[in-house]
Parts: sequence; C-alpha cells; structure tokens
Amino acid sequence: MKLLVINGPNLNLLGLREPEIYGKQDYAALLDFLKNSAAEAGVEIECFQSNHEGAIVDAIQAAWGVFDGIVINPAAYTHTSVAILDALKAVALPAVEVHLSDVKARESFRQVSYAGMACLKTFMGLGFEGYRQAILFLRDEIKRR
Ligand code: CA2
Repeated sequence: MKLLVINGPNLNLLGLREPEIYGKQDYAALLDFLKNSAAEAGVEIECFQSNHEGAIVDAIQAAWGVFDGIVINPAAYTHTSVAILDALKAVALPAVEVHLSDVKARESFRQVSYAGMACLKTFMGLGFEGYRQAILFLRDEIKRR
C-alpha cells in the first residue's frame, strides 16, 4: 500500500517560530517521524511539501493510479482553497486531513476547512502524532474496502 503525504505552505519552516502552536521540532524531524510511522503501519509513503497551491493540485492529480490514499495538511490553503477540494474530489482517493494545532480553538478564519470536505476524517491538535494516527486510520480504511 502506497500513501502520499502532502504538506502545505510554510510547514517547511516548522520549528522556526510559534513553537507554542506548532511545536519545537523542524520539518526534517517531521519527515523522520513520518518515515517511522509508515514503517510501523507497514505502508510505503512519499512525502511532498509545497508553498504553491497549483503544485499541490498537480500532486493530488498525479496521485491517481499511483497511490492508494492521501494524508494532507494543506496548512493555510485549508481555509481558502476550493481548487484543492476539487482536486481531492476529482481523484476520489481516500484522504485524511491533519492539522498540528487545534484549529477549532483558533481564529474564526480557520473554522472552515475546504479540503476537509473531501476527507474521511480529520486529526487536529495532536502535533506530529496526528500524522501517525492518520496513516494508521487510512491503512485500515483502505484494507477494509
Ligand atoms: O495546525 C496546522 O497544522 C495548520 O495547518 C498550520 C498552518 C495554519 O495556517 C493552519 O490554520 C493550521 C500554518 C503552518 C505554518 O507553519 C509555520 C511554520 C513556522 C513558523 C510559523 C508557522
């Protein structure tokens, strides 16, 4: 089983600022964590990060026929991007949304998630652990189908 993990804008700068919201660990540590989570789950993963909405849409489109599912943290595009929502709907791969922070407890502009409308489940406020839970959930969901 092959899963694509997509991280959106500025997540490559993790650890640099706002550690009280996003944690102290950097993006390299997240990649390491994802690698270990995939090994634990017994799945293959590929990780993709971009600061560009269109590049994320392209990655979602290219996942069709190649990956069995998508784990996505669209970062700020969560709250703005109908294009990412449409791409997820178009490929119709099982997808799970992750947020490091508890977006529900934050500003009003973070209360809408477009991408989340095309996802089976959302893990939020768990830091890196949310990605691990998303990978395990998606693996079980894909096996069940
Ligand atoms: O909690 C999450 O994972 C978010 O997707 C993170 C996004 C934010 O816009 C979403 O509302 C929730 C922001 C990622 C920005 O990452 C930073 C990295 C370094 C320094 C500051 C922010």
